[in-house]
Amino acid sequence: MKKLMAANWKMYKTAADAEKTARELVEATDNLPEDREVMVFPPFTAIAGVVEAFAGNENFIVGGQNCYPADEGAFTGEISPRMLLDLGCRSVLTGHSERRHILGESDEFVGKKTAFALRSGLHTVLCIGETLEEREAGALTDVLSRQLKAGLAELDNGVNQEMFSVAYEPVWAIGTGKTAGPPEILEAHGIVRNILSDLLPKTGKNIRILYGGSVKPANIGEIITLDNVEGVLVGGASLQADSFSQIVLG
Ligand code: G2H
Repeated sequence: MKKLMAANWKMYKTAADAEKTARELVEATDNLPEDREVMVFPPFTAIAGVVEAFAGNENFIVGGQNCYPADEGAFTGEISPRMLLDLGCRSVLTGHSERRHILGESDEFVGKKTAFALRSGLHTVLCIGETLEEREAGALTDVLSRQLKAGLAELDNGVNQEMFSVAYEPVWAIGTGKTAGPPEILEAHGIVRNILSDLLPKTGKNIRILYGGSVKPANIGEIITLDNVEGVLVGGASLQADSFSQIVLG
């Protein structure tokens, strides 16, 4: 399975700037190794240009940062998986910690989105992770288990391992400059792998687990080679093609 090198551009970049960065990224990763796949999650307003910039490159995938669990309806400000597919997206993020903590999304709602997105045909990256308080209270396993169970609750028939990934992002390491060190990543990814294998006996062993939280060119080398790390989800350091291309190739 290819390593999934994903960029979350959050609420940054105009459409023109996003397309420019995407074109620079394709150029800078001209010699993309066989075992790497690139995924970029731009803001909705910038998706079309990034799709255009990646046209013809099978290994460059565009995704939405969020979706609503319905095809259409009176849901002001929301976007559906069908609309993302229509724009050329092949993937979507669900449960990013900023949506859980700033927008108040519950585990159950994240589960509904995850199931709906998968059923709609989008590769879905379910994001999970503990806060500092939860970690210090010794609740790491409980939190990851609760979020994964709820995230997968509506999927009666399991998931296609090619179409589903999990991003482990400790909340205390997001955008703070603090990175979980290799021992913490190994421990958490091992826990996620065990829970996935229990919940999904057929595919759990092969589902890609991404690490996210202050990944940068300087630490990609020690992270990407760890057991049970099959990719990364990068925020700040993915905004410039120069920096993200070093991560993609790192
Ligand atoms: C975590 C990550 C990308 P950053 O949110 O999802 O952001 O790399 O800036 O910590």
